Amino acid sequence: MSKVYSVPKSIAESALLNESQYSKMYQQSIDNNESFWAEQAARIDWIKPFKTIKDVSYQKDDLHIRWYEDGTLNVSENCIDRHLATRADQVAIIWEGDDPSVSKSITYRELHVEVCKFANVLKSLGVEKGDRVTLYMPMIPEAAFAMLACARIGAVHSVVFGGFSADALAGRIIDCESKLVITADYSRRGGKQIPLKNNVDAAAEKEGVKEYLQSVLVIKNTGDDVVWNESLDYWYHECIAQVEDDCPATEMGAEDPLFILYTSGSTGKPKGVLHTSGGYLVYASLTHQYVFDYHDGDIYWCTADVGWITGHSYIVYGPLANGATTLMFEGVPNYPDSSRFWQICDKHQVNICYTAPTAIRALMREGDSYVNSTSRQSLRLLGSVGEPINPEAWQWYYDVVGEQRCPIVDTWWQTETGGILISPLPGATPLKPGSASRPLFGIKPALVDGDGMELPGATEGNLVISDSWPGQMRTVYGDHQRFIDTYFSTFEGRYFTGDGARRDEDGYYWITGRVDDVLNISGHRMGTAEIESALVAHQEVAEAAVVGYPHDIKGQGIYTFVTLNAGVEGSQALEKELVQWIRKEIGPVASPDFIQFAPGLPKTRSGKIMRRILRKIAEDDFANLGDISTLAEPAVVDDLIENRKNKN
Ligand code: 6R9
Repeated sequence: MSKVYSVPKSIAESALLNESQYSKMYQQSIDNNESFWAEQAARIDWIKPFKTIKDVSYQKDDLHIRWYEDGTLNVSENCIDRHLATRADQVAIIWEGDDPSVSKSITYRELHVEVCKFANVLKSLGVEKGDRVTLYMPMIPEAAFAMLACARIGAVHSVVFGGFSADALAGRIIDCESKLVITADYSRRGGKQIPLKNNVDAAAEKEGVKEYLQSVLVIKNTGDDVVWNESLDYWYHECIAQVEDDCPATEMGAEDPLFILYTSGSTGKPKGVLHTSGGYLVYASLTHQYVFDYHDGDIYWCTADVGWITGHSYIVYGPLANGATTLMFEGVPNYPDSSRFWQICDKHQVNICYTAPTAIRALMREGDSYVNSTSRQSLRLLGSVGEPINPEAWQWYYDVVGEQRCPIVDTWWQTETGGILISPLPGATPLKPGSASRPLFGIKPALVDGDGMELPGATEGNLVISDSWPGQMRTVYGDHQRFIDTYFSTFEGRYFTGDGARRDEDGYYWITGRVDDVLNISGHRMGTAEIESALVAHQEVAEAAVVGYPHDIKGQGIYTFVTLNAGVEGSQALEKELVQWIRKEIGPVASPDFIQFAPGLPKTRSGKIMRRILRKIAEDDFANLGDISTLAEPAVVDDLIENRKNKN
């Protein structure tokens, strides 16, 4: 039996929703779905009110998803202008630089001016409603200004994470036919500089890009030298000197595109996930308010990069739609040292901190002293996103970081879902470490078997969502058929998440990971996450990744990659100990067939372990590793292969 943590008294007293309120509101959202969403739409301002609420078909031959379709609004007006009457002097964005001595605050009034000017610059460069604009930016306030400026004039932004290569950037510019790229000279992370402009220059040279790209707008960030191309490049500071500081917001249809965000799937090139305006904003606002129990005046910090969906929905759009104060951090968790996150919490009196398991594990590995040297008394709530959080990391986050005072919201969602779908609510949900718990309003999750049969009660299966919600993606940009094939063809009439999950006797969901990561060992289904979390629970283990590989007798064998804590050496004795450990934690069925000690694991730049590569290494199939260009540190792979060879 897993531990259950009831809602702390102090949280219960102040939270927006308690358990019975959540249950009632959830039931209403399911029973009277359209009226629920009609009411929720009032959380944003509409220029022209909508008459139709929902027009959705999940049927393959008539697939369409439309919300509030005949209503009109402007997203940037909702995130800025409508707050001016009541909170013009409230801080909208706190920005903390990579260098701990550098930070600044931008009020809603200042945000309005910055975004208007930015929008006027876009117009002066010929950007019109419906045009696509690619952002390749550091984590500086101008990234948020640029997104909101696009929204203000109806341009569709496509943010490409600043850690992607020139090739990846070029592919994305071409796919959505961007006429403008917004970038900076350099970005700063962990005391190092990344030459963004240089990468844009390289991308601009690639086959196909020239056909679309007309200008590159460059923010002077570090001020270091860049190569200048007179026919393409514009300095932002020169352009804004020539524009007005007011820009009327363009009236947009609820279903007009707001942004495209590229994400990798199990096959093919990255997909351009398309989100639209009205429904997305309603959903981002609702989930930001309730999941983070956001109260007026709270200082809220999401550590993600704006290059990912988490940065879109929970640094920019959700918080600003709610008139929140949102913190943006340029740097990394361990620079100048591993107490940086908690120092930021103290410096800015952060109340809500939302981060990723990979960061939590990395910091946990460095020991408690980096946390204990800070106060963290301002923290009220902690959040996690991006991958299953193993109970060991959860416990450390809860005990050490939050001092058993702060609930943890383990939020499950995807780029495709636009916002959080399954998560505890701080005042309403008793917590079980490692469980994303229960669905949010209007969300109908179901578990189905391989044939699409719905499985009742406490069970395990493929996680699907049976009905639409306003924040759902609408299509794959330029390839609607791929949208249908990827998400609506595996299980007829339902949205397939690609994840597996278990539902317990209390109706809590436990995400087991991507379905392609589920192992079948001698006919027993095993979540790789389950074995990993057992391994990580061992005192010497910092991080672990488990993959399946073909096994003559068992069908699949278990191959584990293990990163040890700093200062611990791998040995045969430790290997044996870990096997025993797993046998004890889960059972003999989960005994690893191989344990490989690894100095590091191959991760994407957003911190996800690339199991595809580990599977190939486990299979001794070094020739077919596929594309490793999106790895944060490609050299890790060479180490793994070397060690793998030594095992043979
Ligand atoms: C928001 C985001 C989506 C995939 C998703 C799942 C995994 C995200 C999770 C989680 C377990 C959580 N995932 N949150 N798994 N518990 N709380 O990360 O979007 O980058 O598109 O990734 O991440 O496997 O399918 P995205």
